[in-house]
Amino acid sequence: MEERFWQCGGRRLPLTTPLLMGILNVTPDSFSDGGSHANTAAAVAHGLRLAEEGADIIDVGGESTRPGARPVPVDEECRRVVPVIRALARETDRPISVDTRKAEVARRALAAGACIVNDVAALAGDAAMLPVVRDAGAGAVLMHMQGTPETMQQAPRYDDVVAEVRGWLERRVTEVVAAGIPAERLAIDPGIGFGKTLGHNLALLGALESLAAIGPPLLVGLSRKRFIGEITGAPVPERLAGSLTALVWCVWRGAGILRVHDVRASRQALRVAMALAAGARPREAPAGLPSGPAFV
Ligand code: HH2
Repeated sequence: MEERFWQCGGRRLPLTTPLLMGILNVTPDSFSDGGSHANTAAAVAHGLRLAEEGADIIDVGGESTRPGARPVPVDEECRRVVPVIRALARETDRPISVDTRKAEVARRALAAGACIVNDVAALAGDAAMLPVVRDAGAGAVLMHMQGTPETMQQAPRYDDVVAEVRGWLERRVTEVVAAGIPAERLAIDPGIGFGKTLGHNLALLGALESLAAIGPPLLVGLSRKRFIGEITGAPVPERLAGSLTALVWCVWRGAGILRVHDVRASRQALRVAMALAAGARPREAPAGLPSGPAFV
């Protein structure tokens, strides 16, 4: 099988096995780890821990996008993330992404050593974002969201959530490529929980192969999210088992990048999932993982 890469700045991230993107929220109010790494030293220490536990990418965010979250001013978001990115870029070789919707935050984060912009607004929320990413040669995550974090969970509506999200991601990739960012720099993401009910999330997770078939690596972020609580009744700190179960499902269905809080446990789940896939392949799975069709 031909080896695939995600091109991010000067780095080529191999997509031979799924990548783990470790979450580092430098915020007081993120839904699961808000306040835990709110100062620079604590955040850097946690980022280094994520690297040591096996994160392939460290995703640094300074603004919560949980439902109902209030926007954070540019300077405050930069104050949170830029020193952390600068220190991590010095102290680890792991690629760093910045989770932001703001061009100025992205620009300063890329200058500080990030090589990926993870934008829940798919480079469309801020008119200056696309040129910043293009001119830096950075990688980018294009995520689907219905509405904005302030309002998205009030009444999400779709006629056919899978067809609409798939069509939207396809169009967005085409637009971004036409605007000068090569496809090999892009990853796509259905945006689990971003303007979606439990039913919408489950329909999208059930149709990951059709999203993976769009082309760019498919990123899924579901770690500790509300839909796991809706299924199980578990509060946020007790959603690890549900998160790992869903992670295994996603890698078997073609996800190439998993955004997770619990890196050590996710690494173990991923190793076992891949070993099981390799064992089953001769009998049941003619296609390769992670980009091929599913076998479960
Ligand atoms: N989810 C969150 C934030 N950023 N980025 C991508 N690409 N995909 C996601 O699913 C995604 C994301 C929300 O999770 P978290 O960062 O843990 O919480 P908060 O937004 O409250 O900081």
